[in-house]
Amino acid sequence: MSYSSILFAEEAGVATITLNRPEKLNSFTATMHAELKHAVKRVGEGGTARCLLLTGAGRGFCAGQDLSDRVMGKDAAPPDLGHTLSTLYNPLVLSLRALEMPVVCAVNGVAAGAGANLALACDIVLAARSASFIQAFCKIGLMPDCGGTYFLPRLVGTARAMGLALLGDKLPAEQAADWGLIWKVVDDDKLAAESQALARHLATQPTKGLTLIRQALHQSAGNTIERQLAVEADLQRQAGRTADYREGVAAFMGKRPAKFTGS
Ligand code: T3D
Repeated sequence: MSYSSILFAEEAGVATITLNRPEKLNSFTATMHAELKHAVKRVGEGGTARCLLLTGAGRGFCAGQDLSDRVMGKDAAPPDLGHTLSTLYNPLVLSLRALEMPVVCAVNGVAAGAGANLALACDIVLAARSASFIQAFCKIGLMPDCGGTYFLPRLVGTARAMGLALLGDKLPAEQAADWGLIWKVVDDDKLAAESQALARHLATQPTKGLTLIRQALHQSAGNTIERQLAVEADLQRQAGRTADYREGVAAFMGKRPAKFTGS
């Protein structure tokens, strides 16, 4: 499949997907959804990638749904947005979460609506100092989707989640980092290099172990302490059987750097 709305590259163990409709702030169209679906599947199933990096081209990261696809005539029936969530946005979020590798997001500019929540679905979010996050849904009569009502309260607490979702104010990147919504803010001119370096580092690490870490943290939110301890025992059992665990211990005991293969 050739892509028109995204860019795809794979190098040094890192698959990079760049949302690429910069003139419309990389807002989502059906084409972009189809291409993203294809690219994420390709990363998970095929190549040599051990980390996915998601970013945007131009001055925005992603402005959510392309609203020019949602203009309604006066007498037209409303679109079934539940259907677009069920068939497009929800599978996208779940496909990122299901990847067996870490997912880094480099938010290069404004992230609004589903674009903001797409970033929050990733494991480590870096943002350019000039970037911002906007739960823009309330401004057009919608509610946060793309996982927003799941991620926001868990990341920043109910009070801040409510304020962000009900007011739709622009949250500058630095405040997003202060509030724990994202991992880190980086100077604009360093974002691309720093996010690539981080992704390349992750791609050299024990991929199976990292996958088990993200699985455990994903499950944690809905679990009791008893259940989560059981999850840890189960996943640690799997970690203990990996070649990378064997290598990690041998490297530590041998006082040498570990060479992880991701297996
Ligand atoms: O529909 C479903 O399937 C349900 C799912 C919904 C998910 C959603 O994401 S709903 C929320 C949709 N997104 C928004 O409501 C955000 C709309 N955009 C904005 O509020 C602003 O553009 C920003 C705050 C993000 C940035 O503002 P600013 O001033 O920096 O840029 P701008 O001038 O508004 O935008 C630049 C261009 O991008 C402009 O095009 P033009 O006039 O130069 O030809 C603008 O129309 C276009 N653009 C920005 N966002 C969208 C968009 N075009 C279509 N859809 C957009 N979402």
